[in-house]
Amino acid sequence: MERVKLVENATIVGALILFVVIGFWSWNVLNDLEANKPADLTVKVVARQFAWQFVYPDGTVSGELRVKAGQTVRLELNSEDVIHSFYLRDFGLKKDVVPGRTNVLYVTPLEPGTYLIQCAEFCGQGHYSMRANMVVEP
Ligand SMILES: [Cu+2]
Repeated sequence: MERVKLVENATIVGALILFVVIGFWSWNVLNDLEANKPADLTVKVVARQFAWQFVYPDGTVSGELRVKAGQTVRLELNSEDVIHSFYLRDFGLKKDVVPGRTNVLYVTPLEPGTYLIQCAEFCGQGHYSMRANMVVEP
């Protein structure tokens, strides 16, 4: 009986330690993602059923996100209708795009190429077609 109690207590203490370690690590990662950072370029991202629109600081509007490799880009996400989700799969980045709210996401692409941007929140019948490209120039 003593041995069973010991195993039971060790399991509870072990689970608590694991919970605290994973919680602390997750908190640090989340804090880093959410923190304001200096950016080389700020792009306003407008989501609507069923397209993405990118507005650059000079007022240029495009259906494609064009950045330079090594640049830290600040994306200010806004929705004109329903909740969408900006998903850059190759970078492991996803952020909800909520009407009436500006959510911010930072990305620093290092490798030139074309990366897919998708909506990751079901937003209506054309949800599947809500895609765009992020073109990273050398
Ligand atoms: Cu959508």
